[in-house]
Formats: sequence, structure tokens, C-alpha cells
Amino acid sequence: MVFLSRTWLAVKEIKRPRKYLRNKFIDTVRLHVKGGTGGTGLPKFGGLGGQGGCIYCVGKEKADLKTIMNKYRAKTITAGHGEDSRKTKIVGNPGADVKLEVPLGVTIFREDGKVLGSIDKEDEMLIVARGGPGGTKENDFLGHFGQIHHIRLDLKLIADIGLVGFPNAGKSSLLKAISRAKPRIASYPFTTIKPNKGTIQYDDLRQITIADLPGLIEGAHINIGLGHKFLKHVERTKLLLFIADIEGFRLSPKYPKRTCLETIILLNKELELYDEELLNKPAILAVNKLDLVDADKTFSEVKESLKNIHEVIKTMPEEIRPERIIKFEDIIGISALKGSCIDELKQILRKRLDDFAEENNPDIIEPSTILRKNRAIIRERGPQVT
Ligand SMILES: Nc1nc2c(ncn2[C@@H]2O[C@H](COP(=O)(O)OP(=O)(O)OP(=O)(O)O)[C@@H](O)[C@H]2O)c(=O)[nH]1
Ligand SMILES: [Mg+2]
Repeated sequence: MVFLSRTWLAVKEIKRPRKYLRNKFIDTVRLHVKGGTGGTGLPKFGGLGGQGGCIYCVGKEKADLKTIMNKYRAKTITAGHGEDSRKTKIVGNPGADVKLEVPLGVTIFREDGKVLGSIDKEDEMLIVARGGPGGTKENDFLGHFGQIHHIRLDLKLIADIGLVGFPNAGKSSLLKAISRAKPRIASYPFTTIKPNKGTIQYDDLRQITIADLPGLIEGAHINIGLGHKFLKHVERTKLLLFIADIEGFRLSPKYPKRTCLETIILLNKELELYDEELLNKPAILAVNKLDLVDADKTFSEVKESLKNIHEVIKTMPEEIRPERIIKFEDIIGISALKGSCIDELKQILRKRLDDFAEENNPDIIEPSTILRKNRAIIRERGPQVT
């Protein structure tokens, strides 16, 4: 009896984390994969062993890394072995392949850091472990082992737009206002603890995806708050949408109060510290909560300061100054709560994405280049006087 009650108490003491904390977002998984062994041949009749099965990763929109992890945690994923050649069946059947369904945006690394490839499209396939060849005359009719690897699947969300902002700035509120996603929204910082993706739907059925990330705070580069951990998910977005709270941000009384302009500059700095390349992406600034009193006045001040930011920045504390200042394509004041200016923002986002796509599309070639190429071809192959 005593034993029972003690065990009961001991079990009770272990506190389980809250449900939403237990449901962790997983963006990297390590797996042990093994291609199948080739079947043995039959020297007497020249029989061929079957080839061992291969392991593939296949891109699926609906797949997620969590399912893979739950299924294969601490296990070796093995493909089927090739069939041996027999007197009654001279050519052995190949082993069964294994197809791992992985979400889009996954990059696959080998244990030595080599990139095996990445999967960005639906049904795109990549071999991660090849099966061994079956026994033939060349290998003395002995089947070979398949490849064995430790691989790492690393997920970076693929979205057109990435939302970056301090906690509580209203990123999730904007996602809710602009798309049909239903993110958690609350008046305390770090409500969002894992990335969410939503789709903006336009009247002409055009769709643009947008990713809401956990809030970033100053010192994220030294792992304060949720740190830089989630910033990798904006690496693959085409456009950054900065969200700033018109009232600024203060984590707690221990920390200094940052104004709206300072939060924008701090976001700039944190992105720069994570990866300077991010500053080359086109960026749009949305200043949120313009429904609050006196917000309009502050907003015009912020806009004014951003116009001659190179002067204004000199008056700011040195520790928050970035090396390079990001240039916003557009600056817009919105209220995610009341839904004001959301439609304008939607149009701006679309326009900027299209402009950007045109600039970077390799299929769109300048007419003069085509003309030059065609002339060269005619010169080479056209009628010639000999
Ligand atoms: N007055 C006003 N409040 C807003 C507006 N947008 C968001 N809020 C409020 O701001 C708080 C934070 O909103 P969230 O959308 O959760 O902010 P977030 O940026 O996603 O925050 P984290 O997920 O914690 O990083 C909530 O209480 C919202 O109701 C707005 O336009 N006006
Ligand atoms: Mg949020």
C-alpha cells in the first residue's frame, strides 16, 4: 500500500508541460537510412540477383516532419533486399523501395555536411540511399550492400512573404485579417511559438502565401526570447513584411522601453546579425495599431524620421545601430484589429511581389539580347556567299 501511494505521488510530481507547448514545431530531423542489399546471383546458370531497394524522399504538401519523427525515431529505415537468383527464377526481383513523404522546403544533408538536394515541389523525388547492385558476372555473383547514411532533413518554410516584428506587434492579428488562417492572438508577448502559414486570396483567385513567425526581440542573436531559431524560415521568402507597433515595445520593467522607430531599427539590426543577405530582400513596413489615440501623429513622425534615417540614426544609442540600413519599398499604416488599410496592404504586397518576380525571372529576356543572339545564328548558318 505504502509502495503504491509513493509511486502515485511520484507520478503526480512530474509536471507535464501545457498542451500547446507539448505540440512542438519540428523543423529538423535526423534519420538513419539504409538501402537494400542486392540479391545473390547463380553462377551455374548465370542467374542475376535482384537490385536492392532504394530510399527516396518525396515532396508532399500535407506531410510534416513530426509524423516522420514519430514513426522512425531511433530506428533504421531499411529498403527491401533484392531477391536471390534461383533455379526456378533466374532473375531475382528487385527489393521494395521506401518512399518517405516530406514537406516542401526540405533540404537533405548527409552526415559529412554535403547537401544531397532539396525538395520544393509536389512529388519531387530524391534518392537518399541507393540499394546495392544484385549479383552478376562482374561482381562474382555476389550482391552488394546498399548505401548507409545518417541524413538530416532541414525544413525552411516556403512562403512568398515572411512577417517579422517584435512580440505583440500584431503579426498574428494581421495574418488573421489578411488570410483565412486562425492563429493564436493574445495581449502578451510570445503568443506565437511556432511558425504559421496562411494564404491571401485575391478576387481573381490569385493566392499568395504568408508566414507568421514568433516575435523577435533585441538580443535575439544571443538567444534572448525565442532567438534567431525561426529566422531561417524567412530565408526562402521573396519579400519581408515588417510589422511595428505604433506604441513601441517593452518586454518588462527591467528592460528599456523602445519606441516604434527604435523597434524598426532593432529588427533591422537583428536581421543583419543573423544574415546580411536578408537585407537584400525587398521589404515593406506596416505600422500597426493606428486605431489608438494619437497614433496618426506618431506615424507621421516615424515616416518623417525614416525619410532621413541616416541623420536620425546618429541620435540613437550606439548599441542599437545597424551597419546597414534597410530600405523600405513602401510604408503603410494599418490597424489589424479594425481591418483598416488591409486591402491597400494586400494590393501593395501583390504589386511588389510581381515587380520582384519580373526583375528576377530568368525566362524573361530583354528583346535586344534575343535580337543579338538571332543575328549571330543567322550569321553562322544563314545564306553565305562563297
Ligand atoms: N488596438 C489594436 N490592438 C491590436 C491591433 N492588432 C493587434 N492588436 C492587439 O495586440 C495584441 C497582440 O497581437 P498578436 O497578433 O498576438 O501579436 P503578435 O505580433 O502575433 O505577437 P507574438 O505572437 O506574441 O509575437 C493582441 O492583444 C491584439 O488584440 C490593432 O490594430 N489595434
Ligand atoms: Mg503571434
